[in-house]
Amino acid sequence: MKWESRVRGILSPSTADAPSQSCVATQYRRYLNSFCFCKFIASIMHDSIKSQLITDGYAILEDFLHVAECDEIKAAGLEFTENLPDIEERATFSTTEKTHLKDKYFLESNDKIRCFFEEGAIDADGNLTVEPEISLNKVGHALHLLHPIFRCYTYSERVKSICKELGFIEPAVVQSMYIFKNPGIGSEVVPHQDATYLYTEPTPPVGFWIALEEATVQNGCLWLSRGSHRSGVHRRLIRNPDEDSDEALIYDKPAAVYPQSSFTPIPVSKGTCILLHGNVVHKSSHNKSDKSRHAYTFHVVETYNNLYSTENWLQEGEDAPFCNLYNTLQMI
Ligand SMILES: O=C(O)CCC(=O)C(=O)O
Repeated sequence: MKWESRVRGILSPSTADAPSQSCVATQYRRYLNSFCFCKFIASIMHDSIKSQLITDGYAILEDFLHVAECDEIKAAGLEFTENLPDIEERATFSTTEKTHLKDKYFLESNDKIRCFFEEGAIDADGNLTVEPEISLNKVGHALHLLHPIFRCYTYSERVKSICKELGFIEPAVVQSMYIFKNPGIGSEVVPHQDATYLYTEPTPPVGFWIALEEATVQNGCLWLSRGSHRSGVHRRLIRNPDEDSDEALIYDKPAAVYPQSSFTPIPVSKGTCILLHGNVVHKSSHNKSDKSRHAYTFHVVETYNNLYSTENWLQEGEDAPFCNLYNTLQMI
């Protein structure tokens, strides 16, 4: 096993001798756990990941996952498209009059695995208007707790060691999403900061965004505004204090306008992980290509001496505890 610092990667396992059989996660985990040298490399690389995140607002870890591992996660993602919610549940998404149902479906997804469709993928009655395999925008938000494959990768030694590198004392994964960005239909993600949705103080969250397929400018890779994390949190999405309102969630300010020239596309190879500072402004474009761009992402927050806003849409619950990542087992 070789560990190497790639041009853009910091803590990257060489893929040369990684296993390629099924149940890759478990085998690879044992493999990595037995490899003490990584601790030494981790210590000398410590400043690099952290300082990149502090300087640029992101860090790129090439070869974070082996190709076979990406394929294992992608197979789990595709299974969701074979078991879509039934027609009544799908109808929830279809019209603007059902905003409160849509909000409820979203708000209650903190401790569930729920499917969110692409705009236009279902008609007013909940019938699919496209093939099921390209109908989903994302699945979330408790994959890390409830799904054996996602749990295994989220609570891996690699993730734990990155969190240690970043100086987290009691990190907790609070949400996870499988993002499809399917060919032709995969919609744009408008410029935003993750801290708009997951506000913590004083330490912002960190996102792990893992490309399960090559992400290019054509199929909708991430675009980042380097250094933008230094300008604070520009607006927040909060639970609406007005309980009589139809809107369960509201923004506290209008959307900021970010010039296109402030963004740099970050095309990455399959298996690359992009670490995102919670305040860095990022976006992705509509996938107009004929290739999908699947990704797995989850967000880590510091729970030690750090306030998690009670106004955030996502709250800790009995079935969605903010458990200390360092002590959480990969197996359910
Ligand atoms: O995967 C994407 O296209 C965007 C994801 C993103 O911006 C996010 O999860 O915050």
